[in-house]
Amino acid sequence: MMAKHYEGILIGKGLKFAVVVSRFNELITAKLLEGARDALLRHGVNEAHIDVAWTPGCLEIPITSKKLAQSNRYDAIICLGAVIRGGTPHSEYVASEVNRGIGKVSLDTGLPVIQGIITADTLEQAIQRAGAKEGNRGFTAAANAIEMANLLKALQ
Ligand code: INI
Repeated sequence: MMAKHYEGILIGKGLKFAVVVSRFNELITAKLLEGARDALLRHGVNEAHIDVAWTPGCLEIPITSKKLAQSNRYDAIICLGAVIRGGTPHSEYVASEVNRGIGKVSLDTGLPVIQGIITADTLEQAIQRAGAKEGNRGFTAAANAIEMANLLKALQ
């Protein structure tokens, strides 16, 4: 007997998303938001089914995504931010708190809450991951959100 495999398809038609994006390092996060919107729209998500919430920094992303997840209005939440180590002594703390928080919200609410936070050593490295040499982390986070929303639906 063949094992049954479940997969999330990359078709966003009919799905609803909230994007939580941090203003801190807005130069980078605005590009992540562009990448995420691009991925959602080109995978068939309706423009009217994308809501965006801005937070002051990454640390405020988990509570904001929790509020959105609890509204039951979305199939997945996409979290976008940039933590740049250079010159910020507590950046390691910020990065690990955000990751832990996002994971907790996802498990607590049962909704895919996708981590699209860049952790970079330098601004240059962050730019490379926000639409230059290394692609756009916002785009991949949005594609992962579509896949996970569909996977969880398939498993229901
Ligand atoms: N917020 C970020 O989004 N990225 C950072 O790199 C960062 N650093 O390194 O300080 C950062 N700090 C602000 C933090 O997220 C909160 O907004 C602030 O501490 C107020 O709670």
